Amino acid sequence: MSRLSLSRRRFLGLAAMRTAATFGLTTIACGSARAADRPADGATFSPAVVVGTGYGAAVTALRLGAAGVPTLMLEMGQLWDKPGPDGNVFCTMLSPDQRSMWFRTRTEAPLATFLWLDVINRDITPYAGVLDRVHFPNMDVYVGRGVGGGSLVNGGMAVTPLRSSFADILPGVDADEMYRVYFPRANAGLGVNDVDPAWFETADCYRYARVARESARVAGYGTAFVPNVYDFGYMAREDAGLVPKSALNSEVIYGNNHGKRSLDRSYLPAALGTGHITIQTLTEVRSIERQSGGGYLLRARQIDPYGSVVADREIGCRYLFLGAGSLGTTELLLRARETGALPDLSPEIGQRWGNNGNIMTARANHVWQPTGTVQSGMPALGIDHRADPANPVFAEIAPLPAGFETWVNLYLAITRTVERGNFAYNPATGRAELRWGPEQSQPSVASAKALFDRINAANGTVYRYDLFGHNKAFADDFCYHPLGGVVLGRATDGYGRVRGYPNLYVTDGSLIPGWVGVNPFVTITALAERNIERVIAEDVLR
Ligand code: FAE
Repeated sequence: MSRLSLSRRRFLGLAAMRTAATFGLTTIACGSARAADRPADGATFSPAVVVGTGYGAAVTALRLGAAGVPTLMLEMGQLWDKPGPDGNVFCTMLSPDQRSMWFRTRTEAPLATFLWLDVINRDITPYAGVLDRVHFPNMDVYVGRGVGGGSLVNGGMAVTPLRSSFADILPGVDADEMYRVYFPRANAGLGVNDVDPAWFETADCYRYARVARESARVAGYGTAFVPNVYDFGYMAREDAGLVPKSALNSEVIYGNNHGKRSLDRSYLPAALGTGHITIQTLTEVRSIERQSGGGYLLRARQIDPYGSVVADREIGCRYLFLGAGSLGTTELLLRARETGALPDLSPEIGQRWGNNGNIMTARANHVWQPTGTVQSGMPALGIDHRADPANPVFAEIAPLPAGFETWVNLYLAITRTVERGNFAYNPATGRAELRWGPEQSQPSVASAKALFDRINAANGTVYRYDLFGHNKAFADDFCYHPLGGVVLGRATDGYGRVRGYPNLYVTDGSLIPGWVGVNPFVTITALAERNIERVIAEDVLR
């Protein structure tokens, strides 16, 4: 694909999204695209179906579309491209409304309280909002809902893992090829960029990161800049007051109105622009079964943004790609196996799930170390202690964009952990339930504590106990990085082909066995690029 044609495709795709948003359409396609036909029996047929629109799904759709394969993407969330009554597509973290969360009556932000006061969460109307917090005993999981999946709500940190970590977790994948071909391809497709170090040193919005860097230095720890998909050039213009603010307006977990190259600004418009992709929004796939003549039949439910059922649909396809994320894909396959719809699925489905060792913590700095009243929502620096074989930790310096001075440093520590959970199917609810014991988070807490105890001791500072609820200094009961459940080379072959079922593929974070040591979306994207190239060549175009 030439550079020119890629940008033209992206332009066409963005126009298609804008049109769909303007007219409130739940079907998004470019011009003549017709991924799905509706034969006389009422069921829809599409040669290929991709479930979800997150990282793995978006890569898969782009490559299928570029190969000329008509493809239907089914996404349970909505398209986020239409301004609300306040003129913005997304709400801010400081005044969340119904757009913030997926069918909740009250927001459920990662920080529960401030100074033990219930001032962070708000009552909201149940609505198809952009962030979901999926509850399991001892471990909640944050995920994005909408066209673009997690890319809509995440911190944009785009980190290629250490080669040693990658080779360790996926020894069956050719690491040479990944680092030569697919990681660079993923970084280019995602639009990853680096902060200008000179600007970083002077920008008020990164004072919090510089303060945290100094505290780490005093304790003998180094830091590293973290690449991001947020346009740092745009952020500098925000800082200069030249453009509308987003990262500098407390926007992250409920979406960014500007500046961020989320998937609905990168891979997905490029996919739509091939003219072979259709995205159907507010449509949740509920079951998968085999069709007698080969291929798969999906049953899906379409809702309106307030949750009323619009239609139940049946969709047939020849090739089925699951990109519903670690939770979504695992649940679809577990349900299919346990209800007997796909009885020969591997016992490995639902196994080897992990939280990427996620632990949040916060420190109180001294009064002479203010962290700033305006903090960029996009982290740009991490304490890089990955080289320590005994206790490797990569701790992102996260913002606490309260809009007033807090003297707090907040961190997301990614610790190394071998703890894994698994999913069990509950026939009464039809849901996949995560089994994760509270003790399974404790090795990660111990790792994070070792690092931050040393920082506190060296600086004469203390933990904050007022932020995560239950007087906890370490948030060990939720995560942002769910990984695993349908692990590559175990539940699938080495390219994501689901064992036992031809033309059924997994393409998302469920392929990664529970840990990758850094924020995962670059790895998910690169792996999807690798796998779909092989699948198109060997299965689809053969
Ligand atoms: P994902 O992006 O989760 O997409 C799955 C999609 O499938 C979603 O749009 C779902 O709505 C949809 N879906 C699920 N079930 C169904 C169904 N049955 N029918 C139809 N649609 C369905 O999957 N990672 C980083 O690398 N850097 C960061 O800075 C970072 N920060 C994060 C911050 C937050 C608040 C969160 C929640 C996550 C963060 N992550 C970050 C994690 C990252 O977003 C996540 O690993 C990827 O989004 C996972 O990509 P997948 O393709 O697996």
